[in-house]
Amino acid sequence: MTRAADRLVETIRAHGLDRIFCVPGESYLSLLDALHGSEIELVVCRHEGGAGFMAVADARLTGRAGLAAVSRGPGATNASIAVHLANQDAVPLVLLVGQVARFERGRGAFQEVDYQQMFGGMAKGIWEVTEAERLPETFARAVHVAESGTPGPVILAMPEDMLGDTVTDPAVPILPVARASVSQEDARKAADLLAKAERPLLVAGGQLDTPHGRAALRKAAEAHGLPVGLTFKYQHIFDNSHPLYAGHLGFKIPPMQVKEMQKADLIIAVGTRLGDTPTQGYRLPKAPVPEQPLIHVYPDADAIGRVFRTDLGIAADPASFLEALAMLNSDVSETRKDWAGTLNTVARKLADQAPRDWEDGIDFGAVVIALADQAPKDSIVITDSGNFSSWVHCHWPWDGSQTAIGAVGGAMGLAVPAAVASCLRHPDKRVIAYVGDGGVMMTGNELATAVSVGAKPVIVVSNNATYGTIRLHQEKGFPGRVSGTGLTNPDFAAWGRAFGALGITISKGDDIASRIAEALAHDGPVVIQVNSSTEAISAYISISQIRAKV
Ligand SMILES: Cc1ncc(C[n+]2csc(CCOP(=O)(O)OP(=O)(O)O)c2C)c(N)n1
Repeated sequence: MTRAADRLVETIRAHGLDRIFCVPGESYLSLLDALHGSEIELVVCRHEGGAGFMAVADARLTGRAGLAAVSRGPGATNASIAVHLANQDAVPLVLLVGQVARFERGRGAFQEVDYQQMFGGMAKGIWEVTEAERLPETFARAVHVAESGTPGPVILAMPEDMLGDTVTDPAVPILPVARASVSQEDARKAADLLAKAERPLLVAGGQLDTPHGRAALRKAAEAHGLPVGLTFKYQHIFDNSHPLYAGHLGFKIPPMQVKEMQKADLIIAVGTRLGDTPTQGYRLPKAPVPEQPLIHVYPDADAIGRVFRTDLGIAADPASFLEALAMLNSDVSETRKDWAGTLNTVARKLADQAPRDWEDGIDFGAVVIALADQAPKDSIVITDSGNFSSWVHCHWPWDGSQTAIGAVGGAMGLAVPAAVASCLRHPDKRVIAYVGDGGVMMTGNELATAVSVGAKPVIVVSNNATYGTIRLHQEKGFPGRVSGTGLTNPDFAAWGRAFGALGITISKGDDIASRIAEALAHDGPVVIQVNSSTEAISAYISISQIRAKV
């Protein structure tokens, strides 16, 4: 006798997917049973937000749909942060949700939720499977939809009684994703626009975060002397020491850099949806009518021309477009060379923020520099959301080869779960997660998961006793009126030890290099508590400087 749940497990395997992150629930016991002894690894987490974040990070690492399984109502609501993140970050995610039994549906049963309503507007597809024979087919569609076009989240709700029904139909194989290739005509049109431009800017986004994408990016940039701006959290896809590096289009980058980039006379946006952050609040390019011609290349036609009037929209694989563009000849004028040089000088100057001596704690940059000096060059780098990440953007030696994960959608709490998922996917690599004292308390409990699965991340906590990012905004808008942004923290080193990690504290006056050496020598998970300066509120500006300006 084969249950729908057994067939689902076979179908998951047939899709080449091998790992599910979960918090168990009584609403999907048959699936848990079907996974017993199966080839699929079940990673048991401590919060559905953590499980969802791990699935998102896993998808970022594999390029395939991440899988998370959660219980109905409370489990699904906890997991919703990952659904939102997968939507904002264009990451394929399939959330398997247990649902109340079919005879209970619509009666307001225990923990019942209508997922169509709950996730409407966030997920690409939301399906509740009421016929057991349709479960494999619907799962295959869920993976297909999650991975195609603009990747994103899909919800598969499974009534608990349906999972136990007997089925006879076979497992469903993978439904391959169609990739639109670029036509010679479109590549030629792009090259023609480029030939007329003296100050072109190539804005490269997350869809190029593959070996092929990175190689094509470099090839096209070099072939045409194109300065490359990298979208938020994708600073790692192009060598930052390359003369064509034009900067990272992240949050709160100094106005000087944006002003320079706005002088572009052509923007070629490739592999990005041109959202709020990389466009610096819809100013680069300007919405709805850009101040310069715009070429926009993205796999999903629906993402092109929605917000910006686009001179040449190309719905195609971004890496193939850059490959095709690189093949077409271009004369790189002296003006273009000078333009690229100017952008490069500005970007380098801004990244050159030497650590300073602060009275109230460590400059977080000094710790990032010490880790960059000592950690293997191919370490996987995770950044949570918060101002501490500004020092990672400035000081990590991004050479275009490393793997990095951060939340484009700005969700705090990604770091520790993403670090666990990265250790599992790449047990041979060092995984370093940077996180604030705010973010680490949101999902840091997944350190328990790390220990249970033998993951050995290095978690670096910037302990500045404040929700620093918000404090920065507050100081700009309401100087000196600190409200709702202070934090009273535990001893994070002791907290790490309680999970079985090595706990290390670095305070002002300590020998940072030797503490980092101690951390990296440890064969197990590590929590480094950095007692950071609050005054140094970001790599670019201090609280006193903000107050002096206002
Ligand atoms: C889940 C979530 N809640 C709230 C926010 C709003 N937010 C953005 S950054 C931030 C503060 C981050 O503080 P911390 O982790 O301590 O890092 P810091 O900025 O101090 O370096 C907050 C509350 C968010 N982005 N995500």
